Amino acid sequence: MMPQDEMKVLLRSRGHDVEKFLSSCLDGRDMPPRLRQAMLYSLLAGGKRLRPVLCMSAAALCGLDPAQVLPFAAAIEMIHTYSLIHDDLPAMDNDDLRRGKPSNHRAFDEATAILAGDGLLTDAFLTMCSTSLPSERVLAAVAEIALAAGSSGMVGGQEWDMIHTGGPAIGLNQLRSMHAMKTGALLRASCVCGALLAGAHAELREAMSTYGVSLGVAFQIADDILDLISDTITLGKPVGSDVVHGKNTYPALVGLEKSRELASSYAREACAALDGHDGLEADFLRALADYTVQRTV
Ligand code: GRG
Repeated sequence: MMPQDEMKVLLRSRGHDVEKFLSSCLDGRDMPPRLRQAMLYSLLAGGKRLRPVLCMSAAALCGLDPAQVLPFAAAIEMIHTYSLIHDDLPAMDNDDLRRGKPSNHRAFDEATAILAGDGLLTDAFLTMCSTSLPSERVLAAVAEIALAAGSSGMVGGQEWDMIHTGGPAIGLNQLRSMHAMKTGALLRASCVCGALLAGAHAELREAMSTYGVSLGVAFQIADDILDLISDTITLGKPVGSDVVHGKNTYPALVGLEKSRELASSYAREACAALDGHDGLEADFLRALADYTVQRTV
C-alpha cells in the first residue's frame, strides 16, 4: 500500500495541474466581468480536487498520459463547483461559508451566484469538448457526466434529499441510493470517464465503476461524520448543519461507531475492485480510498 504521505504528494501535484488549468479555463470567453469574477471566485477557492484527480488517475491506470484528460477532468470540477454554489444558496442549505471563504452568494449576490453556477455547469460541457482525444471516446464520456450530474444523478439526489429532510427517518437502503445519486454518481463517473477517455476495455471500465461506487459511499459516510465531529475552522464550512436541518445521515441512522465501520468497509470494497492491478496508479487509488475515510477536510 502506498503511504498516505506519498499519496498526498501525488494528489496535490495533480490537483495543482487542475488548478492551473482552471485559472485560465474562461480565458477568451466573452462574458460580463462580474460573472467571470464570481465563477473564478468559487473555482479557485481551494478544495481537494478529488473528482478531477480521480479522472486523471483512472485514465493513467488505463495506460493514458493523465495530462491528456486534463481539460475533461477540470470540467468535472467546474460541475462540482456549480453544485456547491447552488447548494449554499438560501433556497437550499443557506450556508454562508464554503472552503473557508464567504459562499458565492455572500461574496456577490444571490442572482449572480445562481448565474455563476449556471455558467460553470454549461461552460463545463464546452471545456469537455476541447479534449483532444478520439471524438467517440469524448462523446461517451460527456454522456456519462451528463447522466451523473443531471436529474437521474446529482440533481435528482439533491431533490430526494430535500424531500426527506425534516421528515420521518428513511432506511439504510434508501439513504444509500439517495447518496449514490447526490454525491456518488459524479465520483463514480469521474473514474469511469478516465477509463472511457483512455479507450479502456469493458472489464477495466467495470473495475473503475465498482471502485467509484464504493468510494462514493465511503466518501459520503465520512462527510456525514465530519459534519458531526469536526469544526468550522478545520472544515471551512458550517458544521452540525445536518442535525439542525434534520437531514438523513449515516450517524443519525446507525450511530457514529457503526458509521465509521461502514466507511472503512466501503473503502476496503473500493480497494478490492482494483485486485489484480499493480503499479503506482492502482496503489495511488487504493491509498486515496483510505484517505477518503481518514480525511479531516
Ligand atoms: C445543488 C444541483 C445541486 C446539487 C447539490 C453535491 C451536492 C448536491 C451538494 C453539496 C453538499 C454536500 C456538502 C454534499 C456532501 C458531499 C460533498 C459533495 C461534499 C463536498 O465535496 P468535497 O469534500 O469538497 O470534495 P471540496 O471543497 O474538497 O471540493
